[in-house]
Amino acid sequence: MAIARPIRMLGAACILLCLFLVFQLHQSSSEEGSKLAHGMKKDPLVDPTGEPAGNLWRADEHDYSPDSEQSARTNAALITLVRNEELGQLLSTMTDLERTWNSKFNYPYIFFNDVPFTEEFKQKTQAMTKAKCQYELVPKEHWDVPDWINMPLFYESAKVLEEQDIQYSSKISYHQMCRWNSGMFYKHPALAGYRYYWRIEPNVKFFCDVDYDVFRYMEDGNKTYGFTINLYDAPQSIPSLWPETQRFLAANPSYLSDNNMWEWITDDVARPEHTKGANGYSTCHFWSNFEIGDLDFFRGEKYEAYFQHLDRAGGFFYERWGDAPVHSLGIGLFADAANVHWFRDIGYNHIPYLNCPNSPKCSGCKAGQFFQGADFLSKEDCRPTYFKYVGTH
Ligand SMILES: Nc1nc2c(ncn2[C@@H]2O[C@H](COP(=O)(O)OP(=O)(O)O)[C@@H](O)[C@H]2O)c(=O)[nH]1
Ligand SMILES: [Mg+2]
Repeated sequence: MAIARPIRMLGAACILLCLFLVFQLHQSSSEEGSKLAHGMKKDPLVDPTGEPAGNLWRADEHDYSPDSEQSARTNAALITLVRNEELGQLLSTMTDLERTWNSKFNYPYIFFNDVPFTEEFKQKTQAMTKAKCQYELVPKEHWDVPDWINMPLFYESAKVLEEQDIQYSSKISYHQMCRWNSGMFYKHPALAGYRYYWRIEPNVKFFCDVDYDVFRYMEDGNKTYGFTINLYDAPQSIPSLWPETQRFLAANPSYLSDNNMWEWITDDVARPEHTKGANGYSTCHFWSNFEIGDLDFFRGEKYEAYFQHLDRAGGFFYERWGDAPVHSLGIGLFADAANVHWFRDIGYNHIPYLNCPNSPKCSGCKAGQFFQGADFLSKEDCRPTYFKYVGTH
């Protein structure tokens, strides 16, 4: 039976309208990740982003071949603490990092684990790269819960944290991992001869071609620490971290750097309830699943004494102190802020946050997008506070 022309037209109009609505919905959900936090007028990542200034070392001008005795590589390694079960996710990370950077520079990988790596893990990771891979066991004395920790108190505290929705509070290995990343990784004998490290994790993404030696950039510019993402933490996971830090500072006032990040650390304007919950600490931190750092800083007297103080205080177990706020307070208080670098040009994602610059060298993310998922995640962006007090360098 033939359908009258006006009905056909109406049907077509309805289909077009539906398509238009679907398109609008898609647009608004993909823009979701670009909502700006804390009154930031414009995300600097929306502006065209190039390489940092200075003399950069490139693979076509220097010898970066994997087995060269005289290679231009500096004293640096890619490092990760990882479980055998995360092999698939780690291969995904390595695929991205090799594609965007390391296939040009061939820096070695050092994999750390609290249990031995399987043969499959070793074979499949080595097959991803021309660079050397090394597989290291974490010494028992670096991983075990220290003997001054009262285990019944740990279980009690974990229950309280769980009631406050703090993820992984009852998982003792998570606490051990945070402690190892805070104060043990740089003591591992495999890193003794190295100066710089770049930490990677399973299942992270790299979006942009990086065509210079980032470790040489750190060394030539005397950089202590490099980051991509700046976030708020959950105050309930670190209520006594700042009070303990202040106790340490009172005993060691000369450790405080002249050019420190005090205002970023103690800001109580952007998110006052966070600063209050963390007893004076804004909770702003460098997200340490990505970090490029100078091991000499961490091995140095100030940071090591700070870690020892925190470790004795017990908060890695009775609370859920993460290595990210601990590194950040160490860097923010004891390093020179001029030597901390925002790698804005390294496109990066660890679920659910991103660093996504506007550059023809990038693909797979939207310039300026900070998060993927529900809108409330935009609140966790601490970059406006960091840019305000420390800068965008
Ligand atoms: N070998 C080992 N690695 C761990 C353990 N727990 C966490 N990790 C690693 O530590 C890093 C951080 O852990 P992850 O689960 O990603 O924590 P999240 O990013 O805070 O959710 C990752 O590289 C993990 O592979 C553990 O018990 N053993
Ligand atoms: Mg992770």
